[in-house]
Amino acid sequence: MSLWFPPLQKWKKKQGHSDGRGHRAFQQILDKFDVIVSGDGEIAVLRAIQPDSPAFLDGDDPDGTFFMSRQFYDDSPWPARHLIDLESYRYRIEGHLATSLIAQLGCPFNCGFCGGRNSKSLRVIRTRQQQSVIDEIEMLYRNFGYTGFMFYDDELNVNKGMVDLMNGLADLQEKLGVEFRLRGFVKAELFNEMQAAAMYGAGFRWILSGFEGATSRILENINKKSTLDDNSRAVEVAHKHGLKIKALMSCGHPGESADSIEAIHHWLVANQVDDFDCTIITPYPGTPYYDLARPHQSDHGIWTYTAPRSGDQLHSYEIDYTQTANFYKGVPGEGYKSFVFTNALNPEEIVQWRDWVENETRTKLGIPFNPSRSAQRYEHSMGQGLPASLLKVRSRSQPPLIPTDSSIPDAFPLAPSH
Ligand code: B12
Ligand code: SF4
Repeated sequence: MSLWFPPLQKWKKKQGHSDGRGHRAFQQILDKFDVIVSGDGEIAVLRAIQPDSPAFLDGDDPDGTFFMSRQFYDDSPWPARHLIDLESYRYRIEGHLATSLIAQLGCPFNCGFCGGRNSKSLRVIRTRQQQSVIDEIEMLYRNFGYTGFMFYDDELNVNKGMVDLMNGLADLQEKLGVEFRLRGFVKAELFNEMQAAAMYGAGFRWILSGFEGATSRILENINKKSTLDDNSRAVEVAHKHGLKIKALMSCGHPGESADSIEAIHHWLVANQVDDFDCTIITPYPGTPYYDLARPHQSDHGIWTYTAPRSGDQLHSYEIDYTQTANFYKGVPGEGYKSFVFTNALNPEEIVQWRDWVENETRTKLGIPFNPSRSAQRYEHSMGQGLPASLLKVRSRSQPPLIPTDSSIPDAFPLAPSH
């Protein structure tokens, strides 16, 4: 079990404040597990499995023994994919059989809804040698036949070496005489023409970007750092270089109003995005919206986060995450639930406005509803919603429970907003 909140130092500080939200969430996990590792698990797991392991191991402290140095990360072997049932992940990128990999860890930004913003293990950028990434991809092609690759780096272009990596991947394809299709996330204000051209050359045809909001005030409340102009320019640059763009939008931010959600629709249409999703924020432990919220002045069980500059507020219900799960749902009218509200919108209104954006924008832009719906019955990427039959242990000699044909259409990963 791993967690990113609160890092040990913060936890210690909170010892005296047992009513603190993070402290209580932490205590809840502590009570349920024998050993908890915060942050990096690669080294800590070896200690955690020893009978005399302390109940808490801090893999989130860069000065501690369990934090992976960049060198350690770089020297680490590739994931032992042969030990997992890779074929049960039926993921395709534009028809290419695909798997996922990570070329770089960490994102130094501080968006209010994003997890692990107080955790070094999720903030410190740790890169791998480009050649290691290229070699890993070559191995995945030669040994497993993959030609599709999903990069789960938080934001590919926070790394200045990204363009070189893309060029190296283009060279690899030339050497192998094969075409790859790649997919990953970019940060809008850092995205430029050189990156776009190199990404196209490496096999990207789609990129995903977490634009999130469509008014300057909401972007500032999120602490997104990109401006509306940056976001529009990123779409333009992508289109200029033949890249389609999936806009990851979200609502339920501090100060959210009917106008700010409506603005999402107008921005998506004005910029002619190729696809989008629009989710409602759930403040998880480890996000600034959660960790920095204070108890509501009058209503028990409600927490309020206040955006530092504008003073706009976001209220959220106290949720027991061991009991309640709020998963990605992109289909209007199918039970989307909001656990947040603002001074202008109650939770139901946020849901209604979100559904409105989804409906109106898809209609206006002619984008069909989420094509990955057929994958929701057996959610192969998240392991959620498994039918009882799948939960039984099956021997390797039994036929696979998942049909191996390619009837499942291309799906975007059900990715959290970035
Ligand atoms: C890929 C990914 C997904 C994929 C997962 C696909 C898959 N088949 O695995 C998808 C898109 C499905 C997904 C969904 C969600 N995700 Co996600 N996801 C990620 C992402 C980008 C990479 C995770 C990863 O694989 N890392 C590589 C592995 C090697 O590292 P790791 O998971 O961090 O594990 C390390 C440690 O945690 C620890 N560790 C992990 N397991 C164990 C076990 C033991 C025994 C030990 C000792 C240690 C240990 O050691 C590992 C190596 O250091 C992270 C962002 C990030 N930068 O990590 C977000 C992230 C984990 N996701 C997040 C969220 C919120 C979600 C969703 C809840 C979104 C939503 N609202 O629906 C869902 C929940 C899904 C679920 N059922 O849990 C948040 C978590 C926030 C938090 N709690 O702090 C993250 C951190 C993104 C963010 N910054 O907000 N996600
Ligand atoms: S949403 Fe993206 S840019 Fe913002 S902190 Fe998270 S990973 Fe970084």
